[in-house]
Amino acid sequence: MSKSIIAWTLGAAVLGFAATAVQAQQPPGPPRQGHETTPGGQYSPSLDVLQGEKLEQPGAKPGVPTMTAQEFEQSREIYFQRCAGCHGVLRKGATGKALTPDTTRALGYDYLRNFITFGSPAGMPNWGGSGELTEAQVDMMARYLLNDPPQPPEFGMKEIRDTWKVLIPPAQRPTRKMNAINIANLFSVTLRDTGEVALIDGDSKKIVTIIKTGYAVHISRFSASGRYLFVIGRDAKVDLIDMWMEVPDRVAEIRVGLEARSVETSKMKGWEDRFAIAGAYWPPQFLVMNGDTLEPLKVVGTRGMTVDTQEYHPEPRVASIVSSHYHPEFLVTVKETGKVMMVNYSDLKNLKITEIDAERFLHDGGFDSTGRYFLVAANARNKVAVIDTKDDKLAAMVEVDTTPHPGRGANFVHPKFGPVWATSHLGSDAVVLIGTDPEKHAQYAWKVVETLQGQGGGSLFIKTHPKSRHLYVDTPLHPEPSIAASVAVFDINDLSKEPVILPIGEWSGITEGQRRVVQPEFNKDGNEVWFSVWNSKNQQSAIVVVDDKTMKLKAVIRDPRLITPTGKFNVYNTQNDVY
Ligand code: DHE
Repeated sequence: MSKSIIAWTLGAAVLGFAATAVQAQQPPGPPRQGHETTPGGQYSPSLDVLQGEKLEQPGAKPGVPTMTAQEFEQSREIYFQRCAGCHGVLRKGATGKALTPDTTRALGYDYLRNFITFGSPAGMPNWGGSGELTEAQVDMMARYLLNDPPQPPEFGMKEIRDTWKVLIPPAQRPTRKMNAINIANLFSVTLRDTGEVALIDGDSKKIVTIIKTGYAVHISRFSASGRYLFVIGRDAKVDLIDMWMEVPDRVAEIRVGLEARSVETSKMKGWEDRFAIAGAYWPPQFLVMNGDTLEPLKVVGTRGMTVDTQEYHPEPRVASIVSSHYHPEFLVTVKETGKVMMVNYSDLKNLKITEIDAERFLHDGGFDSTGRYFLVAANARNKVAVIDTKDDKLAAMVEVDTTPHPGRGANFVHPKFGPVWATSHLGSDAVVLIGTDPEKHAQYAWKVVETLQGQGGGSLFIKTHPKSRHLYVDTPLHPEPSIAASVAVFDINDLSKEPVILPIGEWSGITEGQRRVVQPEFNKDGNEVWFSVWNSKNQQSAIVVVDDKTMKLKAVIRDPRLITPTGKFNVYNTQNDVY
């Protein structure tokens, strides 16, 4: 099995290097100009909401290069957009090194300028060499790093409460479903760059409505009953949408912080639709809310010690959140400390949180087919942590390949190894299958039982359905356009067969742009799979629907309103954790 680490040889980066006017001397160590920036390296959080916040410029320090107010503004924008994802908002380090003034001043201006120009084989992009930053911007960033970092504001209960609006109180909402939509087969589709979701009828493939939500919407989740849709934007705005209205629309909104990615609702029996939770990147915190009004109830900080070196981390972001089916608990994964916080919502006054030490850099994950085990990728550590939600403990830590990125993963019954959960990777072509049945297949449980070879790295999502015999693997961040525009399909009954490659981008009929094909999602019945053809904002995008059995094109949804579609969330599958 080839495990080739994918070369993210951005032609432009290499050419840009040759053409650049930057003449800075290279720092000591291995030659820089030849290094490649991996898809994993490219896929780092961009804190572009914080970029827009007004922050106070720290005062000048003797011996430290000064910056004009305009330079400071430009530098912090660049910093939050491109650097904070790895080096942290406060520059105290995350997947990248700490860039606090004590360190940067010891390294000095020339070293910083060279490093920003050339990058490093360890993952720092060659910003100057690639031409992404001009020589003047590199100079400015080196000076910015020598100055004290500005501190973004906190966002506590008062600020949260000030943003909370109930647009239609529960008493004024419908008491029964007022529309003829087959809600169970509806899809909530993220329109990333317009800050909207499109609700698309899975049966007719028609857009039911488009709803304005938060900035650069990240995900949608449905309440346990399927009535309420929760959407979160990168600006940490949660919108609550009532699917029973004649035309589904927003009934409440709130901001849970300044930057966020995750939202979930209570699914434990007896607690359905009672609570919602959203996790923030900044400030590092999560908020438990009332499930039908979004009334903020309890905000909890995630700052604390890392699981390995047990050092304080000042800004551990909340990554994925899922809802336990065994206890009234949310599983909140905390990226930089590597903890999974099992937050018991049965008594918010006497809050009980079981902290599980998993692994640093937790990101995305999903349940096994039984709903008992939560498998979550520690992507920068090439591991998958398995959390037992019944016994509330770490069941296993599984070594996988370079930068796993499962989305919620894919569950199926392997002909030889029994139930498995699969993840693909950003940094390699490996599609790793992990045994998930400690009872009947104990010898395979929490082991990598097979590794399939996909089209390449740059994969973000993988999907199957209990009724399907196919495993779909996307590769939207692969540098080769034809691979980014297609998906690999494995036959679950015979995994030794080469995957079939579906040219989804071509099928969309769109001829312009990058046509990144992203995030397979099944319909309710499990006989159709939907793909986003994600183009840039000013170009055409589409959704392509494939017949799962025949793997033939079934429909193309094209509409000028479908701008930058990314995630698609089928109501029934999302509500019931079917994947
Ligand atoms: Fe996502 C899930 C964070 C980039 C589309 N993304 C998630 C989750 C997290 C996360 C923590 C899990 C949420 C959960 O389950 O509770 N994503 C981040 C980032 O930090 C990152 C790397 C960079 C950033 O600044 O946001 C990032 N994500 C992207 C993209 O570039 C994608 C493709 C388009 C976009 O919106 O920017 C993207 N992320 C998605 C989607 C999901 C997701 C579609 C949900 C998948 C699912 O099937 O559940």
